[in-house]
Amino acid sequence: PGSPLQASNEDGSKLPACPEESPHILGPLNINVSLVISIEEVVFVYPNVRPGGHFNPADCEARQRIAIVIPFRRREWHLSLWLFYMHQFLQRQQADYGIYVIEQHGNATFNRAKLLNVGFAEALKDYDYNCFIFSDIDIIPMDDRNYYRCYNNPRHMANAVDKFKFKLLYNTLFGGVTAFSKTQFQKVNGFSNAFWGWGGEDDEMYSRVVAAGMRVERPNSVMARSKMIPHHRDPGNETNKKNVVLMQYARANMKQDGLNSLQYKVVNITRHHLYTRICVDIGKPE
Ligand code: UD2
Ligand code: MN
Repeated sequence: PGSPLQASNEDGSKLPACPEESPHILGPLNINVSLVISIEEVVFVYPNVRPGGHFNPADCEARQRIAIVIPFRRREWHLSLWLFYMHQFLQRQQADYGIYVIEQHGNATFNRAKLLNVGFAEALKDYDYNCFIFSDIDIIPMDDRNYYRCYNNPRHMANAVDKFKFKLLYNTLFGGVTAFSKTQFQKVNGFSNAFWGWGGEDDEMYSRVVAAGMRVERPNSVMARSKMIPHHRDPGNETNKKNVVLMQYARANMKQDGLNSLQYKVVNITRHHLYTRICVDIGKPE
């Protein structure tokens, strides 16, 4: 039967390909971001997920192998809620997926983009993923016609967030949730590793995409409706003025700042029932 993550019948024979559109889609969803649910309760809801947060449809072979990568530090209450809503969402979309929570070790300034690069590198050690969804822990999509998968161009998935009255704040907004095929992400050399603190890393990535000759696509604004779990700015993730300057040099920096210059130390990897948690030392700003 091959790798345990591969879709196949018990006798090892191949399953038919999943249809382009899943028969399990519901459309608009009711998402309650004030729901209080413990991680133990969420585990109980999903006996069908394999250790480390892997799942693939039982009756068909998915077209893509998707790693969901989440930047993380001290947002445990968001994580339970996100897992509760997202496993059902991804399963209804008949996704073959694994969930990677990349936790920054220590108290140094947060670096969202570098954590996402680590997630890309580490997930590929597990399985032959060909699609990467980079998602904040606090964004929950409100419509499952918004397929979390990869497209012809890098895709901005969360372009209609309730916090911003479901409007795209500006045209080059590229934060929250984005989808890159493995090739697309390699083409831009991943994210910059140099954005410490809040802001700018998403805009810099937008420029990388354009500089690499691709464009950013988006689902329509009805299907892209998403909720952000309300929160304050976290300590250790203050706005960094340096990022505003750095943002302008995407084209020049992308060759030498990104996946090819990524350095980190894995502190530990925990295969939780609902996700894989990779705690990582990514250093601190110079
Ligand atoms: C916006 C963007 C976000 C990012 C950020 C600037 C949207 C919807 N979101 O979000 O993608 O570009 O601006 O950096 O456009 N996190 C932790 N622990 C921390 C700090 C951050 O887990 O201590 C993670 C968590 O996954 C969080 C994400 O980093 O969702 C982004 O941080 P944020 O939610 O504070 O930023 P926000 O909402 O302003
Ligand atoms: Mn947020």
